[in-house]
Amino acid sequence: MQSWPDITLPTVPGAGPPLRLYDTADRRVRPVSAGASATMYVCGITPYDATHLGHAATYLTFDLINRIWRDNDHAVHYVQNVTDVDDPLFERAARDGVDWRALGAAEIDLFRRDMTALRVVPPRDYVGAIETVDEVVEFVGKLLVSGAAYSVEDADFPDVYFRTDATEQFGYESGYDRTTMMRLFAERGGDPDRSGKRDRLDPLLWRAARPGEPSWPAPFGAGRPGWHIECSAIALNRLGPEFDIQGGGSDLIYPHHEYSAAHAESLVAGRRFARHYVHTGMIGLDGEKMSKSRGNLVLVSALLSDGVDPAAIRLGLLAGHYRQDRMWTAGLLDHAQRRLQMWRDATGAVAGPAAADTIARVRHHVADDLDTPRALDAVDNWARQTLDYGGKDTDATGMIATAVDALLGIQL
Ligand code: 5CA
Ligand code: ZN
Repeated sequence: MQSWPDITLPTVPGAGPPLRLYDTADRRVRPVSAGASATMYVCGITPYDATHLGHAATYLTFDLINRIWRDNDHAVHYVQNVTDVDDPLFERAARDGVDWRALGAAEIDLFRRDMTALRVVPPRDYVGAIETVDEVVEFVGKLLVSGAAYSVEDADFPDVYFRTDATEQFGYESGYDRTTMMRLFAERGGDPDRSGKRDRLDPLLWRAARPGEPSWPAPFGAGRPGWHIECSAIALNRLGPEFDIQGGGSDLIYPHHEYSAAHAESLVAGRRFARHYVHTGMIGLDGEKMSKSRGNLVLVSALLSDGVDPAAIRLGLLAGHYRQDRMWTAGLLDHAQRRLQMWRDATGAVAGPAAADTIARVRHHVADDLDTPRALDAVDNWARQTLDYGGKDTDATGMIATAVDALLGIQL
């Protein structure tokens, strides 16, 4: 489907160190081993409600990776999905008396507008589940042939499931024990009590058609895709096995990313689905995780229509470290707005101290597992010095503005 408009990133003189990131599977920070073409898959929205600051924080994190890669001269192949056929869409559409496809299309449009305002570099492939059902059908067919999948014995609804024991390395991505998996599986869309499964943790690959639900034909019975196979198929078919980064919020570590990996790895044995699994912390409000079900959302679109500068939203979210669960507060936005003003005042000044050292610091901190709090401090220091500066005219102010735009996505 259509992505949002591309952004031309200005070139910043010099180069930064190679990117190092925390890998959830290895539980440590290590270099990202991207080649000339760097590849990334990030789990996209389920479009039944508007983009909130939690989503924004997650996509801004992967946008930084994209920007650092480009600054280091990698060609980036970035893929993002849209879960445009799933239960939450049907439930919300029924509640509001609208068509679920129209609801999805409207929310995807709003998401594109929010991402454009936040200056997020768009994915090269922005892919909906609906437009890739044939890829899922082919994938599930292969898993059935290999024995990694089975249909439950149910004449009415022969749903297809994946065998959790299909790969030897299952569980390496989250590292969770079975008790934790059981709890999270039930909490995050799994169906441990479905009769006919071999293992309570086996995840759904293909949901046989139910009355009133959309369905597509398949050799193993009409139905619709399960959730994890959607991302597995979209990523594998566009990036191949062992792409560089699989990303999303920490709520996707298990079951979603564990099974997306296992589905693909059962087809291409001996190769990891992704080289790095990168997860962002959860953004909350008033002490609670921000989520649609809790109803404590701060919407990007609402802030924008209140006249909040999108660059301030970006600065507010980047002020914390991406792996940290953190709260959005009025104070955080206020601080970001003051910081933005200080940066604008400084780059608007006629002269400032040389920029190269500050740019090197920003590059160094961002490449170090996206240490944005330190990167923003480095710009603060430069801005304070500039505002007190009595030296001769330099081109520093323009260079800082360019670097802050290219590397951090902040337009001054
Ligand atoms: N469509 C699936 C992924 S395939 C999905 O999780 N959709 S979502 O709309 O619920 O979330 C979209 C992205 O935002 C996911 O990467 C999710 O991990 C992330 N996310 C959701 N809530 C938060 C939050 N409160 N803080 C940070 N990231 C969040
Ligand atoms: Zn996903």
